[in-house]
Amino acid sequence: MANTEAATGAARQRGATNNLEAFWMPFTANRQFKQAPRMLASAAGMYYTTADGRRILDGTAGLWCCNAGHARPRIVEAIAAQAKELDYAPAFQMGHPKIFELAARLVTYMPPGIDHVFFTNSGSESVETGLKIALAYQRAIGQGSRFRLIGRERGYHGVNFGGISVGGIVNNRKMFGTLLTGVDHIRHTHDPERNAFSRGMPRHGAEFADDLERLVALHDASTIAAVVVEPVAGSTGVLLPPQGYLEKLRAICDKHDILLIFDEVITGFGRLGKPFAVDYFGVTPDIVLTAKGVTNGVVPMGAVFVKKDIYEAFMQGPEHMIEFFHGYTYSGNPIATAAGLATLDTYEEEGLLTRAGELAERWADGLHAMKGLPHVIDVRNCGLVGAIELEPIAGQPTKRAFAAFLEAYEKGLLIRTTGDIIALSPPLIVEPQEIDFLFDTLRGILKTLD
Ligand code: PXG
Ligand code: PLP
Repeated sequence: MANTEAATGAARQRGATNNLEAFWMPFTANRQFKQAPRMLASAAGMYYTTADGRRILDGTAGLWCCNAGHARPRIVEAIAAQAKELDYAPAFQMGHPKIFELAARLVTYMPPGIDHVFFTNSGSESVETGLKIALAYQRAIGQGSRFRLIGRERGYHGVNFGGISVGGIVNNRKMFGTLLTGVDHIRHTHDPERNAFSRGMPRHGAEFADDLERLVALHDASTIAAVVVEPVAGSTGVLLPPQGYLEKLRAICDKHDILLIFDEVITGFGRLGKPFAVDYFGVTPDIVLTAKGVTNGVVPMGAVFVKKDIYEAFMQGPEHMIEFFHGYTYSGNPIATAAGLATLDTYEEEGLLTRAGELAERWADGLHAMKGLPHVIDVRNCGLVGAIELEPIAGQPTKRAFAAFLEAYEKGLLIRTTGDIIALSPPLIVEPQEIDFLFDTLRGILKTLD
């Protein structure tokens, strides 16, 4: 018996380390990875530890989600306690007290008027939920002819069908057929000729918002339900809104009674130096999509915020009837809820939702000092977000930035690359000397990059 157990244990160990084949990894070059795996074994605070025992500074907050850093005690304890107390509660026609508490707390972060929240389990699900709310709302108020959804070129809105339809990243769309019908896109705002190396928001390009008027002229406003944009486009490589652009988009939506949806999956929960991009830019959309930082990335959860009149438009008809035929098995999952409450406690106690603002100058200094290094063609910054765009190797796009990523990992730093853009987004607990380490390391790498 003991022998069998030992043998099983040994097999498990071997399996854990040797059999990499079964797992089809997401958004990863599987064959390349499995030849030279990069395994993370543990994490605490600002650092990962690799399976071979090296300490890696987390320059990306996981995937833009661990805003309070790793293994934060309050969150860890809350999850453990919740698992013992109430592990799961049916999400439909039943409730549990903490999810109501989390909703009530979350809406206090939103501008006045945005006061209801629908729970999902990821950014992708938040996107689907927000788009469905927009369409159903238009029907509910007698505007059923408004069936069109407008996204933006280079937008990332997750990977489900609605999200890739309004999204604008070609590799995420081209393999998947016709997608949603009735979708169109406004142009992206990237304009390196006029705006390269801007510190903060670029000066030129508010007029790109007028592209929405072009689509109104083409389709007529009476067919358009909603426009969805990321206030700061993250996944495509950090594209910042030109000064005045979001205000203009809001004004055009108002003029034509089109709903404006902000996808704050990355910008939410302190990334820009204010709790949300709605605060940072002072522009209030009708629907705000979030995920990631709501639970510090520790347990999957997303949250879709809506204006009061949107919620109220659904609360019609007989009271025994379900008002919105939508929801997930894990909407408001108790363990995610406990993680969410403890995450908000941590953010509040440590002032993390505004800390990026305090560090933003030093961050921008470090980033913009990369100008002039070989192959660097643009640098962009906002809050604790940064991008360094490299000139691609002729005929081999993505290779140069990926080489920097591999080199950084060897030197104890985790960065993200998308195309030939290096994207940086450390946990909001980052210390100034860690910012210095990050940029010193990167400078060393960029100096010697082929
Ligand atoms: N909307 C936006 C704006 C996002 O950034 C999603 C939706 C989808 O969220 P989920 O939880 O379904 O992944 C995202 C996610 C990167 C990177 O490195 C960005 C995301 C995810 C993974 C990597 O840029 N954004
Ligand atoms: N597929 C089947 C067969 C299901 O029964 C369900 C949920 O009950 C789903 C998909 C959706 O799963 P989820 O609610 O976790 O998104």
